[in-house]
Amino acid sequence: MANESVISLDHPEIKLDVKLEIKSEAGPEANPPLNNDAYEEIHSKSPLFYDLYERKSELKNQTHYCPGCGHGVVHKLIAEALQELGLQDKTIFVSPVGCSVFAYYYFDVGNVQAAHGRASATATAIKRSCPDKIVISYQGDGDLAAIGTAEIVHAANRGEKIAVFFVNNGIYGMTGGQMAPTTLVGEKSTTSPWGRRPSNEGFPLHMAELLATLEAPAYIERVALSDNKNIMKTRRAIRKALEIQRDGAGFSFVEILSPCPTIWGKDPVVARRWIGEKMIPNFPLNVFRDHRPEPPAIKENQPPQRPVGDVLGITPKPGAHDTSKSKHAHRFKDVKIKIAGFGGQGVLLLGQLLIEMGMREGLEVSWLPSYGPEMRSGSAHCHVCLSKERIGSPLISHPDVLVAMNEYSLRKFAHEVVSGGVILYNGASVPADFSAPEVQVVAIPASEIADKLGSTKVANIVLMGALLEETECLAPGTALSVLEDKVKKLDLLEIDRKAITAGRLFIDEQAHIGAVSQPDGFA
Ligand SMILES: Cc1ncc(C[n+]2csc(CCOP(=O)(O)OP(=O)(O)O)c2C)c(N)n1
Ligand code: SF4
Repeated sequence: MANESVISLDHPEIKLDVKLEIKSEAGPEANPPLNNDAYEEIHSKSPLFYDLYERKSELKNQTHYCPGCGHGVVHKLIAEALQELGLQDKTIFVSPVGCSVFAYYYFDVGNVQAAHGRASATATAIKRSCPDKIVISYQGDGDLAAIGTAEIVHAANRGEKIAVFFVNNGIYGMTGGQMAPTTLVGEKSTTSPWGRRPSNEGFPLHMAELLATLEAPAYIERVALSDNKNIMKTRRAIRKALEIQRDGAGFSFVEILSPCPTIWGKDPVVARRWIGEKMIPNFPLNVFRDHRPEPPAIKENQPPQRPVGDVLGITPKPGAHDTSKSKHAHRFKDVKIKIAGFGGQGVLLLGQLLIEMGMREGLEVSWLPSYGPEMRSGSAHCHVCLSKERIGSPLISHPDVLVAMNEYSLRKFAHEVVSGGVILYNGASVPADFSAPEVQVVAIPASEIADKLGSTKVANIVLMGALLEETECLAPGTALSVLEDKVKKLDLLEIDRKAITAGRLFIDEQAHIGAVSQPDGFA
């Protein structure tokens, strides 16, 4: 049975009738509704994947990868291996920048997304902080072999106990087909339109061979997604890399030659075949390393097994003000403080003193300074977090307290302060045209007070005193003991003591507006 219809295309340059024939073996009554029970499921999704791809509402049941893309196959193999080895709950997956940037939308494991090229460095940090976790660094060839060359070489050279899955499709997929370090000689790309020429672009980088020159790696293999047999070998290699990490043996690297049908301009079947015909002869499949490194024969110096406080010399001296058992009541869950001013005003130092105090009072602390030219005669700022719980990020977007050591910082950062928060401003009065309706602004002539005390340098300490009095976040006694340990010049220490007191007194006696109470009890 066939139905016909004609579509007329009418345009000044094109006049065309297109005949459409819709063929069907039987009438519509012969198309019963789909009965899912009638089908045997032979391809299933690993339960290690999330049920839906939540990023795009219209694509929730599929991945964002192009048809025939190797990333999907590698994802599946990793998911199945983790599932089979029972490692789902222990795994932290570091996704790169590249087409696989959204891997964390698929894998139902711990996920971190690294900056471009930094996945193996990020994985290093995670593995060192959480040695019992299975840490995967998943990277493309642009990510790993171009911008991230240094990170992968040094991670491998240190023998970090991570598993690196290196998806080599010989091109930058995500950005539209620029030449990668692995692009074959003669291959055209948007940045090598006449084909890769060794005289101009160098030769393809063979990462597996390059890393195999190092002593530390435990396992290095190159595999391919060219056909089913090789996909099965890839499955075994991925599983082995994960087993090696599970057993604590060392650095594993699996390079996977993978199709990118879209950028290669080939259909998925041809693309897979092309791996076998063109890529494998240039990137031979091989196990380049499969041994667990022997511990070095030389006797290594061992770091001292002493408490960190002792090593850094920050454990309070006997007889000094005992702050280790601070009685100070922290009436907050966390306090986020931003300190800003000119370089040279002691902005960063004030932040360091606060975190030192926080540590001595048993709090979790973080300090994030601004860097670069800002530190010298430009503007400088730092973020300080004092918390009763572990701190997720040292970056503070909305501080509870802004210490603005100059007018520029007041105007620049006031809008970031949370509603009900406090601004401590180094000035005799708040500028006439400045307003921050939902925030308590206290003007303190800290520089002037410091000058009168004998050193303009201690303006930051005057503000510290004001901060302690206004927020009661830390005990003034802790501040004194930190200063006693840090300030070596006795005359300056004396001025610092007075500066703290002056800042506190100023809040108590001269500030016209009192402290605001916030829901978490932070005053
Ligand atoms: C610092 C930085 N430089 C450049 C880019 C642009 N960029 C995004 S992905 C990418 C390369 C991706 O290629 P590859 O790692 O081979 O992954 P694929 O997309 O092929 O899977 C580049 C250069 C970026 N995002 N960040
Ligand atoms: S561009 Fe290439 S690597 Fe990226 S999703 Fe498409 S096929 Fe995969």
